[in-house]
Amino acid sequence: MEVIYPGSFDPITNGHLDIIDRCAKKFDKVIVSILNNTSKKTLFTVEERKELLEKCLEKYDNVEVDTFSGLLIDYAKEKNVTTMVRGLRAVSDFEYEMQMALVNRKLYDEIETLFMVSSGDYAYLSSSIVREISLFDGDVSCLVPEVVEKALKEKIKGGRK
Ligand code: COD
Repeated sequence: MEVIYPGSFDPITNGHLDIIDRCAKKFDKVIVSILNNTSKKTLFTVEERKELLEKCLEKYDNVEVDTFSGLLIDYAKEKNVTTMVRGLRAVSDFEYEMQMALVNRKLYDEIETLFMVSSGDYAYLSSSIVREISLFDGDVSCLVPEVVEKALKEKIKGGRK
């Protein structure tokens, strides 16, 4: 079975990687799809996010990194994939995720959303927390891969020039 794991990945964290690793073991192919939303301000450009994801995921033969814009269901149709995976960290994720899954299925009744529960170690982790810690020069080495930590330092140093 082929699945799409969609997200903003701004930037990818160890929490995302844990979900991808578990998906790669369960499914034949995982397409990690980065939303390219030009109206939403992101720390990393879509090209930078894609490059970081590719570096972090190069060891997997069955994981592909891609970008999409517009509606997720239109992208899923284009890819001919009818299953999405989303991560659930806490009850607070549930309402938004449930709404998204229901709307997506209303718009395209073949779409199924599978939820994967976060590993306990990463249940508190989000890209926004990582961005915030980095902005205040905090240590994110246990939250993101090394390549992302370096990219965050460069980006934040660059922004302060
Ligand atoms: N542990 C487990 N899971 C995690 C963790 C963690 N520590 N951190 C994040 N995750 C999960 C999230 O719950 C999510 O499932 C996934 O990883 C990606 O997370 P983010 O934060 O990078 O991405 P989101 O949630 O901002 O992505 C939202 C989309 C881009 C998928 C969504 O906005 C979208 O589909 N937009 C396109 C327009 C559309 O079709 N909208 C739907 C109509 S309602």
